[in-house]
Amino acid sequence: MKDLDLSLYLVTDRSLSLNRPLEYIVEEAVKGGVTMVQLREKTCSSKEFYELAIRLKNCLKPFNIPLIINDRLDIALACDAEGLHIGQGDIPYDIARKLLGKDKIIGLSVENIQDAIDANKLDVDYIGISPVFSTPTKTDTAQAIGLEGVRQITQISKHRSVGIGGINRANAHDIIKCGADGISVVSAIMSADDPRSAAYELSELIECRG
Ligand code: TZP
Ligand code: MG
Repeated sequence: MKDLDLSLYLVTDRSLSLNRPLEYIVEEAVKGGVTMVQLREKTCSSKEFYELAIRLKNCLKPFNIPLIINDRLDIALACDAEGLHIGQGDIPYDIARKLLGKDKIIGLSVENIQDAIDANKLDVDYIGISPVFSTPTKTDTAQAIGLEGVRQITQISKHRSVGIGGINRANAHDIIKCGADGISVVSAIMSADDPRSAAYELSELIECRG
């Protein structure tokens, strides 16, 4: 098992960054306690995606925080990212693993119990339980699974997990109480006036595991 700290996983979306540079938000978020970062940008060209990935990789290197690329196996390979996150409709896990090798991190979104059962047959490094709550950040999602869904999935899954979708200060602790190893957020940090404090507050809530 890889030595991953999934506790506070930031997923990027520049459209929510209030015109601030992505590196600024990511660096502040990491200083506040973010433990993993996923580059997820749906509206840029491959060239721009690649350049962003390289910039983020350089920015995260001094902090020893892994950069995970959403969807794009080619970009993950090209920038030698620490990992790739795939959804149910993305490139199959086996192909991604074959091309990335055993040392890279591969995360998989699961949207229901059956996905989680199927994921137990794969050597993914973590699952993202998605979406926990419905969210304006991503509207083309499966039906929200709710806290009870998170509880059921963490019970049957052999993998470590993060919840994603509509997670904020008010519900972060609930996700951990349902057995997840961490939370994954977009707007709670990307759109925060002070991304460092937002990350710090979330990380405090996650640490209170009782
Ligand atoms: N996958 C499932 S929900 C979601 C993604 C990328 C967006 C989560 O955004 P937010 O702002 O944390 O609710
Ligand atoms: Mg995807």
